[in-house]
Amino acid sequence: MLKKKKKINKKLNVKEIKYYIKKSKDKTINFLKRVKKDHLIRKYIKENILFITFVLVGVINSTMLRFFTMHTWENYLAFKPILADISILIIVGSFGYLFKPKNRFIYYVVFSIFFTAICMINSIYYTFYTSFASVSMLSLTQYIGEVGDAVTENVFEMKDMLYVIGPIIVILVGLRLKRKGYHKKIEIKKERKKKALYTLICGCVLAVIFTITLSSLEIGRFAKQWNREYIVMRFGIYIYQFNDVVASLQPKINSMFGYDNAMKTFKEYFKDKEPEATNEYTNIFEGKNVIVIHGESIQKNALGVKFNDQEVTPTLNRLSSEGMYFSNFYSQVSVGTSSDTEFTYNTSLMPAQNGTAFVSYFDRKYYATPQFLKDKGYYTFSMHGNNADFWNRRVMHENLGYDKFYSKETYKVSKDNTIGLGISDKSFFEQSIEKLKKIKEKGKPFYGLLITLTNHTPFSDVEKYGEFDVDIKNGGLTDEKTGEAIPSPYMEGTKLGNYFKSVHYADEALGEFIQALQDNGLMDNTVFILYGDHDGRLPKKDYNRFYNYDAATDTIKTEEDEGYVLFDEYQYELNRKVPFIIWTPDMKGTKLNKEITDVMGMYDVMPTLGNMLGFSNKYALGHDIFNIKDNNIVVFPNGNWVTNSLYYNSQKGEYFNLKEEAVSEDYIEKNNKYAEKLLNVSDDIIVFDLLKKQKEQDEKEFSKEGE
Ligand code: GP9
Ligand code: MN
Repeated sequence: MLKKKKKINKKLNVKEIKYYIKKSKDKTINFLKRVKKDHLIRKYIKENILFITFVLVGVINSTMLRFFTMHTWENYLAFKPILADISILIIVGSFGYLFKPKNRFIYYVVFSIFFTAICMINSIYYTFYTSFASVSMLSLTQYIGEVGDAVTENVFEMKDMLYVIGPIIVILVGLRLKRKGYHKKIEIKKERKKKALYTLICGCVLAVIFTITLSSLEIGRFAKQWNREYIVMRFGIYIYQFNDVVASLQPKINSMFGYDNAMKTFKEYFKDKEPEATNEYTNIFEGKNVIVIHGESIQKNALGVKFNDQEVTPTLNRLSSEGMYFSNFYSQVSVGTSSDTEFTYNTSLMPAQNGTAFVSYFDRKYYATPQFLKDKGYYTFSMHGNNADFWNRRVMHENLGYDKFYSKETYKVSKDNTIGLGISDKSFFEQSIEKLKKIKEKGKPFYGLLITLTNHTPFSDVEKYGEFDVDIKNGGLTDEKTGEAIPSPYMEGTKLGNYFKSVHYADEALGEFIQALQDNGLMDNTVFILYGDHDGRLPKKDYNRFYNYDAATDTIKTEEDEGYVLFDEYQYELNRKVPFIIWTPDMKGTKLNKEITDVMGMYDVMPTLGNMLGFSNKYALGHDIFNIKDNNIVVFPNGNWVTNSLYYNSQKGEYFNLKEEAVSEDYIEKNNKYAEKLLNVSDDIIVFDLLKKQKEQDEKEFSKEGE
């Protein structure tokens, strides 16, 4: 009986369904006929012109942003971000209908300005960091403020103003409507609600269509958020920014909830990690004093460059040829630039994925080089002629194990000894020598970090750098009137040209400092180390000029010309190398006087130096370069990585082959997984304070064993 009943029901259902399909088909056809007959589209546009303008302006601005930032066909032809932007704008715009016509105008103007601000900020930010902005940077605005000149001079471009046109159009449309009496129009609440609901449904349908088109890879990367270009290219800038807000709150939420998982992965990661083997460099510098120079924006490519037979960096050239020179070395900075390098150099961890380790995670436990040496009886210190709170160094240097931070308060800084951001390198070094003499008198081995400042973007205090021409004196140009030879301008007046002048100054200051160290006996039993903290963030077009300048005609060669040097995005990335040098006055000609060409990252410094100075950090993410050699991989915070064989761009899923050999898919897959795991473990260590938790667990176990 029951069975029969079911059957009847089923029959009825099919009939019903057929009926409804037919009914809705007829309805749609009738609706479309009506649309055509009554000019409904035209009518809709007319009645909703303000809303439509709001949506269009938002889409045009976001598309413009993508076009100005990511120059790939994949991006130019991308449809998904447009769909995502439209759905977001329609959803946000739908709520405008809840307001009475006279207030609706204000709603759309406010949100139009809001969305435009997102585009503008990201446009400016991208020029500076080649990445998209994060609200986690808000806590760092005080530092951006201080390098404000650098940002405006170096970064602000005319195109960033184009976005403003959008809200102006929304305002103009609104004012026109006002003149036509639109704001006086009476719309009852019910009608307004209906309009808002229909529009909202429309936006949601588009959002669902967009979601259906997403692949699992896209969803995975969206959840992780660090591959910013990739996300903007697929999800559009608005969803990216919304996700960023959520992701920025995540450290706090995560540290409350995801701990167990993070701890488990952390333990697994380090369980199988072999301790670094000893090698011919083990303990070679044990007990020696160490002076480390943090060379602001010193890029490797400046070494060896000459203008009119004058070397840009005679000091660095000498140090690199007499000492141990790591010539394939990269910094691994994220938004925390200088501070990220200090963090990675000292801890062998990667920069934080949200915010910066120095500012957002200063209270976590880290195993750091100064602390290891302090434990070995060293006096450890850092010196920097800038404000101690910049990058939160005052707090973080103490955490890393520096006994003392000699900051701006301990230096004499006046107008006369200021260049660019602050105290000139020459004055900084001169005053540091006096401090170093006193430190030596303490009779303890010492380890000190000196952070330079002059060679900081925008490199515009040119007249203070001293004479150094970056033109070509006898390039073949002649004065049209007199026929006399005149210099070809070459890099004069360009940012890169000014950079070379600035580096030349920094190099000269360094030369004087080394001389003073030697004159004062401070290089006795001392190892001198120098790293460039990150590249100078110089324009690609200047490099194109640098490599392709034709002095005889004062023109730039193009692809068709003989001797043209291609300088594309990959060359740019590879060119961001910085120098890393270990030097002592007596190294020349010994087995330590060599160039290491294997690829190496800032996170490899701690294991490499630690081996030489007699300590090791079990939780280092990098490797002793003399153990890993040709097998090394340098992972960047955005997921890109480089090996001796290739540079991989994880945002685009493309690579640049550095060797003639073919590269297998497996190789890329394996390294991608490695990079992803490393980035996650590093961030978990920082966010969940795992080194502290692990130490507590170890101590507990140890005391139990003792019972
Ligand atoms: C500021 C200096 C510069 O004290 O270290 O920092 P940066 O702007 O390069 O991160
Ligand atoms: Mn820096």
